[in-house]
Amino acid sequence: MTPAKIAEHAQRLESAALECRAVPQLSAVEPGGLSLAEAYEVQWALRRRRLAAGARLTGLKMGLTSRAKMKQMGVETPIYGFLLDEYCVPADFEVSTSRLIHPRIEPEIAFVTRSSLQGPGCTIASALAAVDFVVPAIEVIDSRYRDFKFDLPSVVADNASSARYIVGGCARRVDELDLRTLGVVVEKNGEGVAFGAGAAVLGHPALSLALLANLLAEREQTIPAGTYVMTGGITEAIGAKAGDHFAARFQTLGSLSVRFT
Ligand code: OOG
Ligand code: MG
Repeated sequence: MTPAKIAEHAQRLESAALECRAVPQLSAVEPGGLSLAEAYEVQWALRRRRLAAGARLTGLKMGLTSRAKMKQMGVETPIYGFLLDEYCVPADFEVSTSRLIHPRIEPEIAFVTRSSLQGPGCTIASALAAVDFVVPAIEVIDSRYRDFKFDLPSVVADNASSARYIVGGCARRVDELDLRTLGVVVEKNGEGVAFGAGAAVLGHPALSLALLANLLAEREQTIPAGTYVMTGGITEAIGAKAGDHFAARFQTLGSLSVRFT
């Protein structure tokens, strides 16, 4: 795919997000489809566009790292994306559905790194050694594609459906926790709707961090010290409408809540 084509796709996805407009998935508008490598080229071009427009990079994310998410989306390969300051919402604040297309929420475990992490060959152990602390998160995803339907290259190009993320709760040292058995309950309008534990994420959320480092190594990129990394939805994502209130209650890490207006 030519650099001009990559730029054109990045611009199309950026406009779809800014104008809250669903578009056909990328593989449907690109004759012959596109490879995973080309899809990441589009994502990186999208990142450069947002940064050039004044947005700040605030972290990285992994997606499609749990069975529940893979099954829900019909895509079985973990992917990464980037996070911007314009996505970040403090806990107990509101998210306006008028700026989104068809939002869904998912509970996630996030890390902040203390040292840089470089693949290939990162493992759970090397990832854990690079972690400073663990925090809970709610991610609000919002595919720019019609009906929230996509294949692997299309969702990669669309920055893994990133839209908002809610920060808050308690920060804990990683050696104080067993991340595999760390439980979470998601409540929608006061009723429990999804339940899970850290092991849902690739058997251990630190493996998601290791995988991110290994995927970035393919582009000679590292995860710098001090990076916020969301490791992927523990449960399936839950649809959100104006008026909905969500709480994610994490064992040991506290609760986060968000209201959609
Ligand atoms: C892709 C993004 C997945 C996660 O945590 O699994 C993701 C999607 O499901 O739209 O953020
Ligand atoms: Mg997510």
